Amino acid sequence: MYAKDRKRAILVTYPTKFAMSEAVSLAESAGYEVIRIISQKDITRSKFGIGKGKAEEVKQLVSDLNADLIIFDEILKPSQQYNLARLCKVDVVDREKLILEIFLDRATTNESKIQVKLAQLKYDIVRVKEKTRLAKLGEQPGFYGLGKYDADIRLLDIKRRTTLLKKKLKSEERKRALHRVQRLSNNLPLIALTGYTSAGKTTLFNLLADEKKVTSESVFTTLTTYTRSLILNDRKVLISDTIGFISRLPPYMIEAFKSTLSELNYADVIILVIDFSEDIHAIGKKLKSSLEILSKLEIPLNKCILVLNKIDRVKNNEINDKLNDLDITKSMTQVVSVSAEFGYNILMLKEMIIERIKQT
Ligand SMILES: Nc1nc2c(ncn2[C@@H]2O[C@H](COP(=O)(O)OP(=O)(O)O)[C@@H](O)[C@H]2O)c(=O)[nH]1
Ligand SMILES: [Mg+2]
Repeated sequence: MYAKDRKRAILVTYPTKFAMSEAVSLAESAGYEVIRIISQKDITRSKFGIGKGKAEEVKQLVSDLNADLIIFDEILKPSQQYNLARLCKVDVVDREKLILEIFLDRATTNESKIQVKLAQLKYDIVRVKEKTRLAKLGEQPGFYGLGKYDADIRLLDIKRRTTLLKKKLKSEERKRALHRVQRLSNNLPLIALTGYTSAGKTTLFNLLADEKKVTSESVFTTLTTYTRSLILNDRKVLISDTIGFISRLPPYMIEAFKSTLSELNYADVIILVIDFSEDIHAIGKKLKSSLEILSKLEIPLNKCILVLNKIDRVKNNEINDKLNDLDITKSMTQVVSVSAEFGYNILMLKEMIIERIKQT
């Protein structure tokens, strides 16, 4: 939905509902349009990530569908990425790169921008080292068109930039307290949506932000792509669609992720969205790690409203069973089940938000 020249991608992922839905949401968050999904049980094979036959199939699809790129939902070695790109003659964006692109797009503070750049340099360094290794072996002459000398210089450059960014980071961390005061001084209550990728945050964001759309520009302004203002019960509030939690996050990206997510600290109300149509085991696991992330960010749970989304896909008797099994009310007092897609129970959610704002 966010305007960008949407590049058309063929997505390679695992054949589970969760993997597919998460990968599509990630791809969309990064601004791509998924035009075809190829699923394979094993996408960690040595040469292309997928088997040779499958790779040929992808190549054919790229040309038949005139795709702009391949999104590969796994961490690829530089050589695998290169092999697949060379075979199919389009760019290959692997899971790591995809997440970095989302982070880059979402980082708003200086601090989070630096954290994302540091993660990016880590991603680059592995690739430069691989180029050096291959150049030394002379295995693939002309590989990336990079000689050992060039690679050494790039490596030094990356190390120099990393040191510089780490210094900058220190000074930004000191400024952080200041920022917070500034942000609060604009005085509008801020509602932040969070939760795992593909839980339905953006669907809910659009529903909430668009519904009370008034024409007066001064009242209803688009602040950034991900933050809008809306009128709730005669009161102007801000609503923000945050980056969201990502499963299988490479450890070196955790700092960048936490930093990008720290906008949650400025929120008056946090809406934690859970896909309630998933199986109980998956819901339990995600709820638990969501609460852990919120607690690491030192966000008080009484600021949070738990939204159980996609209720249109859950049978009535199942709802109660799931609620009982999870024992949700132990950790969260404000819980509401909704369907963002069909607008079910949104009024109830709005009332809960209004109540919560009154207390701030
Ligand atoms: N059935 C159903 N699907 C939903 C609902 N809300 C969102 N979805 C779908 O779930 C997918 C992920 O939604 P999205 O808003 O992009 O999730 P995000 O990654 O959390 O922003 C999309 O295909 C939505 O159409 C809902 O209430 N019911
Ligand atoms: Mg989204």
